[in-house]
Amino acid sequence: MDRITQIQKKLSEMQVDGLLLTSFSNMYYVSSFTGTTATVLVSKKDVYILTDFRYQIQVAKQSTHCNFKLVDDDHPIAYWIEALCIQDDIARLGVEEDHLTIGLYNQYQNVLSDVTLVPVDVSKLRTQKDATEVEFIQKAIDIVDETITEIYDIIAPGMSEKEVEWKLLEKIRSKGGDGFSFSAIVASGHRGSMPHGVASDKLIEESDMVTIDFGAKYKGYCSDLTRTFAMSSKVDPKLVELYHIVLKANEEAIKACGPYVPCVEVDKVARYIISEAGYGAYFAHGTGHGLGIDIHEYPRLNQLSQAVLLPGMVVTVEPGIYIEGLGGIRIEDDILITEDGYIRLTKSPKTLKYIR
Ligand SMILES: [Mn+2]
Repeated sequence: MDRITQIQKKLSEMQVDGLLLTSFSNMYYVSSFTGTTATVLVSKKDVYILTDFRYQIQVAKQSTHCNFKLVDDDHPIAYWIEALCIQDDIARLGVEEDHLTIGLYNQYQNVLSDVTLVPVDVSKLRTQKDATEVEFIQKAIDIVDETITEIYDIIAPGMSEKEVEWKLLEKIRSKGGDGFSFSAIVASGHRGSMPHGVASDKLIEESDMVTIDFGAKYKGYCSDLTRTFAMSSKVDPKLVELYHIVLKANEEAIKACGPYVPCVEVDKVARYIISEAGYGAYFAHGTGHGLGIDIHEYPRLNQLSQAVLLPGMVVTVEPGIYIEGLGGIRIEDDILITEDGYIRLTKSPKTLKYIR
């Protein structure tokens, strides 16, 4: 079943007659349009893309399956929404509750006399990836797998974290990636204790453990990979000990993945291993998250998650331990849930790497 048919089937579940998609991710998912400004309307009968003159040629090429409506001064977006709601019998129009601004909501609602705008949760629209999506995610992953291997060959004491970040980006681009899927984390030495320590001017030292958490974008899809490695055998033995605890948590949590497994169970496996080792308080984030057009998507793999893993979901498994003043360890893989288990899409080795 194609994506639009799937959304149309969910309309009655959402108790709406149509859906207005305004976020880039959902707009791109439905229309394949990669420009920055467009609005998509899905009715029970059809799908429309509303954008202006600047994107007319691009839309004609990328969104051949959508009806194009030209937005201009005489026909603003609200005009088209009203016209299409009348044409396709939409009395209740769903809007993205996590995206549409209050300003636009009020503006549209003022124009739409016979239509009620209904804020709906669309976070689950894109959770189960189709073959094309998995192919794009795998390509984004292959790019970072190759990149991290090449970084091991060039990273050296005296380089700054920002220099490493620049090399990461250069390699992603040279391998056909569109860029980073988020601001890369390069956290060396004591900075490793900051789970989201984006690259700084700090110089990398011979005695540092280094955590690199980065991803590439390929055709709009994200990858997300974390490896922590030692610059030399001069690293603090305590961090080596922590590495093996985190590695076990990562591997066992991955083994717990599979179709219809509650996300909270996967989190529990990782958390139990780290807590048993005495570091539970130093692992204060979730074990993972869904991955796709957005770097963080439904579901969350944490202690509060109500979600269940389903075939086609791509999720990360990324336990860590962070100790202020000492440093930190995180190991992250991307996992595809299948009908009968899972596939680890990230292939980078996980035995502790010593640069020299
Ligand atoms: Mn992640």
